[in-house]
Amino acid sequence: MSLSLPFVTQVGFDSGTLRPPHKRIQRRLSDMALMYADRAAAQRILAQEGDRLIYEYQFVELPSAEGQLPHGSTRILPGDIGGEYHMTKGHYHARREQGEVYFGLSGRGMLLLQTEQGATSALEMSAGSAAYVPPYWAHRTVNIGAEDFVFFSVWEARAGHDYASIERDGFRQLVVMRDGAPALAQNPKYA
Ligand code: PAN
Ligand code: ZN
Repeated sequence: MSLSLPFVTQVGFDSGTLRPPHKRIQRRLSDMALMYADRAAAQRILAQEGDRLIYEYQFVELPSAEGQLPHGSTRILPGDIGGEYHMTKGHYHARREQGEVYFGLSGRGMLLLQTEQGATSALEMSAGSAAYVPPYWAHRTVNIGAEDFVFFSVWEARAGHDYASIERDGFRQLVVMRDGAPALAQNPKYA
């Protein structure tokens, strides 16, 4: 056993910025253009507007050892791709038995969850929402507001991120704009 030392990180509720800075990953439209239901709209935006930033996440990297708890923030910019709101890629944990906690810091979001057996869930989040991602549930967050949606998460160091099936099939539920408001739609890939 090696002993870790305690420390504190300041988190910007509106920006998600970590102080002192830690690892930061940005995902642009080109990183996930195939994940939006309207791929033609994604290609049109890439050609006309360029490679927009969809979300970024910053987290405290910790040794991959049992009991270590990496944590950090995610900021999803407002907007949509062909009527589907900006979202994270989403993933299962490679170790399916590992859960996670999300805590809303600012803005309005939707947390989509699903299991490999076909169960689905969609939870609204805002500042102060503590959402529980139980073991075995894939999870994706979506910005359904006009401002940045920012949340904080804590997961187990060995959970691992398995993006493969989501990259191939997406989530069963899509969060789309209907009459200017968010609504759930069925992903035709699962029909
Ligand atoms: C989160 C996510 C973060 C980015 O910290 O990793 O919101 O989403 P993607 O990993 O789906 O791109 C988490 O769930 N960690 O386990
Ligand atoms: Zn996760």
